[in-house]
Amino acid sequence: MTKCEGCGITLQFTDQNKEGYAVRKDMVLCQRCFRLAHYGSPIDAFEQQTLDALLSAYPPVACTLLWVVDLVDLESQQINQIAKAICAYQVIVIGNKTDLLPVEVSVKRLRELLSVRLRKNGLSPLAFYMISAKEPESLGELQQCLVNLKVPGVLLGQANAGKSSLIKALNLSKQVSVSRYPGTTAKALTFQKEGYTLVDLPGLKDVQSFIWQLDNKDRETCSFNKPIKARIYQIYSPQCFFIGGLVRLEVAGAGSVLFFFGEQLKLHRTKKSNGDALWRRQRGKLLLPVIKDRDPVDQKIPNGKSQCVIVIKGLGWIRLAGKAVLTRLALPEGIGYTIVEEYGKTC
Ligand SMILES: Nc1nc2c(ncn2[C@@H]2O[C@H](COP(=O)(O)OP(=O)(O)OP(=O)(O)O)[C@@H](O)[C@H]2O)c(=O)[nH]1
Ligand SMILES: [Mg+2]
Repeated sequence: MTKCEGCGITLQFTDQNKEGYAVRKDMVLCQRCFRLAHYGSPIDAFEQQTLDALLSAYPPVACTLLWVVDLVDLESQQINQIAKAICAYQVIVIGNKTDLLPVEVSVKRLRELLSVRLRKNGLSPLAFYMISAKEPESLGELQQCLVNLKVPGVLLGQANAGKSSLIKALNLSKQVSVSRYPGTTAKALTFQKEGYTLVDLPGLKDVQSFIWQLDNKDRETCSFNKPIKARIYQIYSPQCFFIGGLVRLEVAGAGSVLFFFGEQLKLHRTKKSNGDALWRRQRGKLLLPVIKDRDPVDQKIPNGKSQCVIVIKGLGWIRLAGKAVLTRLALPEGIGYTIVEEYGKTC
């Protein structure tokens, strides 16, 4: 049975409504991957597998796990759970998407914070690389390490972390499918080059992340396509902020509020006293996108939180500086958030 070289699904040539359909027997891509590659057509996610199911194919000694971590969506990466689950393996951690990090975030510091968090969860990686799959010049050291691997390297991580992009960036395959839609890779795909072997796995799913809750069009609006630039607001009186129609945030005190979100996602600011009226009148009109039938609900937030970072899974983060204090946070039910001291470090 032949596998699609884009996503790993077994190809079939009989039923175009079923997974793995390819028009002709000489095709190397299923129709889904073909359309994605040639027309950029949006795709639906394959059903996600659990970490246990993925790992059961790889005994701890037979491979090195290459854990790809999306540095701009750290809180969706299930760092603690995955670190605990894979600590019996040989692990190399690859922080990806450094090209997108805003100037305010130091790559070196982020790596230190991540290392501490991994150690706390019992994981001491063999090595740690900070790379961008979009910048070939950042891959030199990692490539050197891969060439020296004695066993296959297995790419593991959340959907959209950039595992397949790394396969492409390392010139292991031209056909492998990459997309902004999560759940692109369906089954394990094996690639070989210069004496080393890499296996690209389907991504893991954090259901609390916005990327799994938005439709394809809104995902595009919310995604990071360029290096992230902070949008900075000075505040002197209680203010209400709307992040599209997805998140409502209220802040009091005097200081600044820095928003780190996709450049297409619109922010709106108003006086706290005008917040309710604007929300009622404009949610779904001016305040877009929204998740249909899921109004944001108030979260129980710690009292008087200032000088902190509020990370919203799959969307971005907000930093409060000076004496700005968080007074209200509303998110659609089921979306996760964390309040941290600095980006990458849980309070
Ligand atoms: N700017 C930037 N974008 C990246 C980088 N790596 C991956 N991407 C983008 O992230 C998105 C997801 O990339 P994929 O390689 O498909 O992610 P994946 O981990 O294979 O995802 P699944 O197959 O769903 O598990 C795509 O839009 C990529 O273009 C990077 O280093 N920098
Ligand atoms: Mg993939």
